[in-house]
Amino acid sequence: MPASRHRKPGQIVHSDAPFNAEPRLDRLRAAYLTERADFYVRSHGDIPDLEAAGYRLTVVGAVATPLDLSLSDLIRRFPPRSITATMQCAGNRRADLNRLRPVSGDPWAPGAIGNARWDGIGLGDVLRAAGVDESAALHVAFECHDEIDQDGERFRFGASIELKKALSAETLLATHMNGEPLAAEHGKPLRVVVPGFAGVRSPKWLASITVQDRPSDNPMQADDYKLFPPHLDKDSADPADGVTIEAMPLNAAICEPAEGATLKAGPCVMRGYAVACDRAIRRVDVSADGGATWRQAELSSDDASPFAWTFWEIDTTLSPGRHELVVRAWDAAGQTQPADPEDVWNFKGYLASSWHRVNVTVV
Ligand SMILES: Nc1nc2c(c(=O)[nH]1)N[C@H]1C(S)=C(S)[C@@H](COP(=O)(O)O)O[C@H]1N2
Ligand SMILES: [Mo]
Repeated sequence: MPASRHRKPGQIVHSDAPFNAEPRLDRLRAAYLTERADFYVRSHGDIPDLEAAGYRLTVVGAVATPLDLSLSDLIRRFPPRSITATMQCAGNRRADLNRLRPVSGDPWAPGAIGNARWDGIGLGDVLRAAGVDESAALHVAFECHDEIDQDGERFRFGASIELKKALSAETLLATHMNGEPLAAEHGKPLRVVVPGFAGVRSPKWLASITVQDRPSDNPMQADDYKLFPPHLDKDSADPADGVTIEAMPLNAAICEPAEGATLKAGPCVMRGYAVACDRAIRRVDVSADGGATWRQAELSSDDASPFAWTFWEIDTTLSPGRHELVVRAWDAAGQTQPADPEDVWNFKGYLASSWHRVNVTVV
């Protein structure tokens, strides 16, 4: 399918093949549940167009009863489950690290994130039906239908999570996003949704599940999406020594006004999002003077879902001149974000979570 078919008006497209795009931040902040047209797409290979009819999922490996089920078998056999959860790429806000020193990967602004209500069935229900040993230190590996070309290799996308997270009530095999069947670019007809974890652990176009005694050996799991200290680079870093990125750190961004905007002097509403895996956002500080002085924003969130983002908003008054607007959030553990991107720089550009800064000119 031509990638251009997935382009939507107003999107910032980082690449067509593979298709990678994020929304403008004012569009992202326009709805608590992100509309399909404004939901970022991160793909590593092609975007398969699979029909629900004919789709099958297999569950094999360290299970007592291997399964081979159609989509309607899955829906008939397991109780419906749903959750409102934020999906976020580990590379969200990478542009802020790239500005310091070049990093690899697409230079995502703060739009590689979206929030949705996901409906489907529980991954744990399926694994229990397959007779998995719930107390064992096992890993749940996923294989997908899309094919990736990377470093001269061609392989299907795969990743894994620990059995404990796979059995958690929040982890779903989703068929629907915001009440609509999954769109092709988001994993039609079935994807994994692992709330709170980096997007890479939520495989789209799921083909098979293997329960095994070690993490997936797919390059996505074994080599990519690992965090390294700042002195290492592509040639010196050993993937086996990197930290596997799973739970996402506390982060926040200013969505309005936009970077580089020219504004009229006087009242200005600042808006954005904050998120911290499964921890509540307790406070959002906003500065209009580069972090010298701070005020607290109003928060709004879905209290029923700890995995959903919090929206924040504050009325401020800006005088003529140049202003550096800054946001930092605080979570239920009393943690906040590092001030300086230098503190979190890594050559892959993951987990850019320092204070978000937006420069505006007021006339
Ligand atoms: N099969 C498959 N699943 C995948 C990917 C992929 O390329 N192929 N990308 C992952 C990454 S890195 C992210 S951030 C999320 C993005 O989900 P979205 O495109 O629905 O926003 O999907 C994840 N699941
Ligand atoms: Mo990602």
